[in-house]
Amino acid sequence: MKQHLLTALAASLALGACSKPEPIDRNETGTLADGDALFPADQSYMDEYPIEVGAGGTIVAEMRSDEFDTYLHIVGPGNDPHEQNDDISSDDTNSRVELTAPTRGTYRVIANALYSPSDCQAEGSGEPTCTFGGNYTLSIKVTYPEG
Ligand SMILES: [Ca+2]
Repeated sequence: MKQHLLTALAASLALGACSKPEPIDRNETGTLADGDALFPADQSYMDEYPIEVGAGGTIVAEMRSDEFDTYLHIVGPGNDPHEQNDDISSDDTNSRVELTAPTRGTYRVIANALYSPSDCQAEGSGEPTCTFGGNYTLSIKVTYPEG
């Protein structure tokens, strides 16, 4: 009896490993502001959006803001792979990243700012010298090859 249960469990685990997650099409709005988590490398504000992605799934994320210079990351399980983008083009400071997932797992889309509060610290008591947060929109799409 115990053996049968283990066999059934193994079969359901194998099935789970083969089935791929559903495509994703999300549109988020958010704000980078005081109290947010800080990106470890430069202490800039960040918001994380975890998504479940199957092997071969293509993630396309785009972050836009009229209020600050955006920076966008897609990070895989165990921080590998890691794709990032500052500016879509030389005259567009919004961000776009595309990544095809090599393995199934939880990927994190990280909405981030180019500048940290300390980057923008004025000398003395003046206004900040750059903008390190504000409102943004984020689209996240995951698609799979046909078949
Ligand atoms: Ca940028």
